[in-house]
Amino acid sequence: MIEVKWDLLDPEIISRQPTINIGVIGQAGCGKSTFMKAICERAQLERIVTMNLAFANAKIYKCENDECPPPLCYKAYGSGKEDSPLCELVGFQNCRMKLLRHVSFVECPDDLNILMPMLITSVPSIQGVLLLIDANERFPQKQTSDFLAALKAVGLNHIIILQTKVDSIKESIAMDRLEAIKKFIKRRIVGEAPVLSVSAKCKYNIEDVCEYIVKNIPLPQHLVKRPCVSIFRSIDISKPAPEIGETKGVVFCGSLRRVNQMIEIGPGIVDKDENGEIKCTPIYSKIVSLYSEQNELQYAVPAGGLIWIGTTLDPTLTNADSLFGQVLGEVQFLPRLFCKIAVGVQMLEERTKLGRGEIVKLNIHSSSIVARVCQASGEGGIVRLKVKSPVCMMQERFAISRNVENQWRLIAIGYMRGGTTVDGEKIYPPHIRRLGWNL
Ligand SMILES: Nc1nc2c(ncn2[C@@H]2O[C@H](COP(=O)(O)OP(=O)(O)OP(=O)(O)O)[C@@H](O)[C@H]2O)c(=O)[nH]1
Ligand SMILES: [Mg+2]
Repeated sequence: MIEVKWDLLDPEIISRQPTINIGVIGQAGCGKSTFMKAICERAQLERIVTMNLAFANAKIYKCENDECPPPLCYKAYGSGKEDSPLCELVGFQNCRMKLLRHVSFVECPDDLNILMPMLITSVPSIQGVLLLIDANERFPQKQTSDFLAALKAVGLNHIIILQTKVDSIKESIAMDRLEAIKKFIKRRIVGEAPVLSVSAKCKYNIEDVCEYIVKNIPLPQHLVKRPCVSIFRSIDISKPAPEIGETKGVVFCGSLRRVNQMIEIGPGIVDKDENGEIKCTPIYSKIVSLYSEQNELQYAVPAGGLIWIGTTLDPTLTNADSLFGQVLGEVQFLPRLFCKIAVGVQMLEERTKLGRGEIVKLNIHSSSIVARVCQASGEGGIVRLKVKSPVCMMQERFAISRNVENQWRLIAIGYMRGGTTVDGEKIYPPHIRRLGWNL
């Protein structure tokens, strides 16, 4: 894959598409959705029910007059806002504002058993996190420690803490709790994480959050030119009786594609041949439209937000979200399809390991796949897994869960080290070949 430098502040790009993803995390009911709706000026969020995620985009501006006082010189609007609106602050209403960021906020699940695997596979594309704490709840809460531990474990360091719903409690109580949160955070986080009070209902302090996002959360680095994208959702938008020549559309979510580009989707149609061997037939199509929320794009950079990709695919292929979890990319540039994988395993609890024959669940990008441990070695925690259905390995790191009392519990982080492709090719580095396994 070729690494290219995109200018993620290029006005032409951020005018239409987010170039940074920020996770919104917090316990159930702490105000995540309401905060996102307030900062993104949305009545509804875009929900990916299968993954328990919700998305919304916001543009963050700063007044171009240096005398306009912070934080009020910052302002967030919805994704459709013009590029240089007038400042709304009294005394500066003749001044233009400059677009500094176009952010995609991602509301994450509050259940750690779902959140952690999601973070493990998504962290390369999430640059920072807003951690919300409900001002109505006594502090400290166990969940806050758990969330902080989870963020540390996955290496998410750019965190902004928000005490939410401060309009609903007495100011003195809100101040005391804010101090308690600040002390607690200082002990738990190496370095400083900003702690702010907000009210989404009253739109209080949203400007402060905007300033901290611009100053504290860096834009993504290391974007690759030919990335593949995970399909989060596939739907049929064709009318019941399309007229001749009308495009039948199927919409996906992902990144970096351009209109008129030919695409390939893998594993595609998975079937068994006459000998009972698994057979994968990739699906080919063409992009006819790209959207980021309501903004139509000619091309999408591999950096932020959900991108809706309209294609010429036969809509029957996408029934019941059936392409969810598959990988979409440029023709002939999809990652290899594996049926067995060799994995470096980092167990999350000491003195535990994976046993031969054990059934585990892997979360790899948007897909979750069941696998069986077919070989395990004491050396460096390498295991070999046979996946139940072929997997298109587009990233190195993924989550491994074990079934405990009928619930999948995250137990390890897996790192792809090699494997056997569906065509029978064995791609293993020397240190795995030396284990003497029957590969
Ligand atoms: N007073 C007040 N209430 C708020 C504020 N933000 C959210 N709420 C209320 O808190 C409740 C939960 O808000 P949500 O935004 O749905 O919280 P959530 O974290 O998205 O909830 P889940 O997605 O179910 O985990 C709702 O009844 C909101 O009206 C706020 O700033 N002030
Ligand atoms: Mg919510």
